Amino acid sequence: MVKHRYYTCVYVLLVVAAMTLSHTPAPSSVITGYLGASGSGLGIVTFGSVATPSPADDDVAGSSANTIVVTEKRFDSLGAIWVEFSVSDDGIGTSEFQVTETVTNNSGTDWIGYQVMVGFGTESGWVHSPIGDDLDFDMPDDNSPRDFDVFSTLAYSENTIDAVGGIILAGDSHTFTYAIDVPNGITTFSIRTSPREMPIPVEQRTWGKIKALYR
Ligand SMILES: [Ca+2]
Ligand SMILES: [Ca+2]
Ligand SMILES: [Ca+2]
Repeated sequence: MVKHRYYTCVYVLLVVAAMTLSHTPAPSSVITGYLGASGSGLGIVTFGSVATPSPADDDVAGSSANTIVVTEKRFDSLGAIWVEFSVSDDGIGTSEFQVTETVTNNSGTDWIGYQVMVGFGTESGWVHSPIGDDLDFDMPDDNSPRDFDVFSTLAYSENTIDAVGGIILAGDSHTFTYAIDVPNGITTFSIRTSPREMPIPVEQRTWGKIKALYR
């Protein structure tokens, strides 16, 4: 009888422990904070939010619940803009983020392309992320939204996206989205974005000349 009560007691303790663990929130793998914007293209960057409700979800298909929102990124010239983030490493895996940014062309000239790169540092201290360090544009899973609105053709690899095949007229705004994997073992990362200029003056444009830019 004593032995029976002992086993019953152990069983109850195990059940209570399991219930307690199941209600303990998982520790965040990667928490990002926004550190600011810089670069020669900078007009205004209005940062929206960053959230990591689903840490260590690297191979998620579709949009991750983790989000980075840039409400407005306004280019006042054709230079690059960096946005930088801090990372907290709790060691339980890479987290994927769905980035959404609304970009405004205030450079005074039309664009025929837009490039996004992921890496470290900003401006003269910028280092492009290498292949295989797990900081990348959802590679190798490649199963989450990547949409550059007016740009119909995307050339992308682990660390660079080139969006072409469309025109963003001077003064227009468009919203882009793409996924980034943020690994353990880093303390910051940055996103470098830059527009590509339409090299043909308005008065000389024909559809033949514009199409030739994409060959
Ligand atoms: Ca990389
Ligand atoms: Ca991924
Ligand atoms: Ca994914």
